Amino acid sequence: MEYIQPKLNWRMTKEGEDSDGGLALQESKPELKRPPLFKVVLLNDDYTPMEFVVEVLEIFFRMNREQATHVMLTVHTQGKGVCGIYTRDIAETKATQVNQYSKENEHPLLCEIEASEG
Ligand code: TYC
Repeated sequence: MEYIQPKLNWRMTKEGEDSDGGLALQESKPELKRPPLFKVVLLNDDYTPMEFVVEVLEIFFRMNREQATHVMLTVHTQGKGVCGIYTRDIAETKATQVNQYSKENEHPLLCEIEASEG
């Protein structure tokens, strides 16, 4: 939130004082930037059941069955696929949760994060 909230910044004028000797302020450029974004990428393997991958996409990425099936098939045919794009902390948490859930269920499914341009 604090990254993108518009905020007015003020700086002192060159003279520093207004005509009455008071403090003179000018509006200056906002210094806030958008945070870098990261893709959460799912990797293909030969053993994880398709149904489990669909379930993971529904649980951790809030996809419906149709979206989840589409992404799963993209990963299955292309080798990898993007599940979502988030700020660093959220992307890392999602990837960790998926890897942990896959391990608990004894599947080799892996998720990683990748810097995103946008
Ligand atoms: N290739 C797997 C199979 O044929 C399915 C699969 C899809 C596995 C996507 C991982 O990220 C994955 N059972």
